[in-house]
Amino acid sequence: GALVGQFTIGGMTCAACVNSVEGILRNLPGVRRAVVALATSLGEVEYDPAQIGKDDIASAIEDAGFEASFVQ
Ligand code: 9UX
Repeated sequence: GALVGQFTIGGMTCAACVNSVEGILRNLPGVRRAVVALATSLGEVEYDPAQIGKDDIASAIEDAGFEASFVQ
């Protein structure tokens, strides 16, 4: 079944950053749902662990120029 990962995202300074990160996450194969909050720098991703892992998700965020570290 799907898992939910929560992570902090560094480097987001405007609403367009949030849209950018959400778009990146939602385009990843295996990601079913992604929500990012600017005020708290928190993101939540529902994903299929058979298709993608936390490290892959964090790497995709970092490739876009932000910092990502999973909370759980
Ligand atoms: Mo806003 Mo974010 O002008 O990468 S889009 S700072």
